[in-house]
Amino acid sequence: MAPIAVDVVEPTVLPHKGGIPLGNGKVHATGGAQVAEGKWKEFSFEPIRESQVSRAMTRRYFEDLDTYAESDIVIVGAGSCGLSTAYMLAKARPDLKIAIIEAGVAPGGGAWLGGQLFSAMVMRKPADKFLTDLGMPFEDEGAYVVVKHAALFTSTLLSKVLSFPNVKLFNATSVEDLITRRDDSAPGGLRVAGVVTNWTLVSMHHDDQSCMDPNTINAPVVISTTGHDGPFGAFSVKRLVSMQAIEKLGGMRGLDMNVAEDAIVKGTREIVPGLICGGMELSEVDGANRMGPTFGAMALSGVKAAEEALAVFEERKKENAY
Ligand code: 48N
Repeated sequence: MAPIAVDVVEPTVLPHKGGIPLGNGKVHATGGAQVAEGKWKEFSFEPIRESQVSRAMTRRYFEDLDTYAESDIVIVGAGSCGLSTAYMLAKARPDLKIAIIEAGVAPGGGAWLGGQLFSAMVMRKPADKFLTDLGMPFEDEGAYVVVKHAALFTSTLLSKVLSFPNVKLFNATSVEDLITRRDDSAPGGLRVAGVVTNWTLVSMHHDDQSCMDPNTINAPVVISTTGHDGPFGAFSVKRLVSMQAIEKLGGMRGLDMNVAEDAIVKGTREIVPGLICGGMELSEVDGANRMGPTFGAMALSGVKAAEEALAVFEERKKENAY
């Protein structure tokens, strides 16, 4: 099936004043190409003092830490499910403060490649509707669609999420515990009321460096999408077991695409009061099958997680108990 065409923006062309030769006797001399107008010898950046760079970064980062110390929703893990959740939430509720905590320097989790390091990303319908919402070109193969490179999906989704003014991504930052409140009405006797964070490099060295206490973010709703079990995976559900808020993990089962994807999307839910679990982390709770190299369930689990989160958020805000 032919790929859906996307608009190619023709570069504007100005009379020759330097610029990028277009190969037809004309030059592309707007925007970046206009920088030197061919006179690279005279080119120079505006002057700066190093402290200006330092202050520009630190002032903004610490303002963000202050702003998001009280967040409305925290998403743990910026993989395909966490980013899809953030996209749906930020679009629906520009009034909410949404913090995304991502352990890696590079967000995106396992969605930079398809299966076995191949490039193409497969999504089964109806996940194509999410891609269309995102403005993502794909090849339509009938029951499924193919994005030509997984990195195109993830970078597009990431750029849209980061463009929302009510979203802040704290990457290279790990959630290393959960903030909880006693709640005798809850099955495990507790409710989640935020997250405990630290620089990931610090979290990795608690065994060989003492007294590196964490930071915190309060929030009535936490959405955990930390992926299936692995060095960093399934963090929140493993922590809920260790604090006896849930009895045990079901453990991810073998690969079965048709069973796995429906189970993950349908199972995305609040697993203890205040904590919603989605994406492959959920397979560890429910003992769901894995689906392997098809990503529609990650996107649509994000859609469902967003819906669940907004329902829980309204309830929590009413109780003001977090
Ligand atoms: O991509 P992942 O691992 O997780 P999901 O659920 O968004 O997407 C899963 C998907 O990539 C698959 O596994 C595919 C469909 N394959 C399935 C199969 O059968 O093999 O993203 C999780 C993110 C990562 O970026 C981690 O770095 C991050 O969560 N993370 C954390 N971030 C902050 N604090 C933590 N404690 C933490 N743990 C993990």
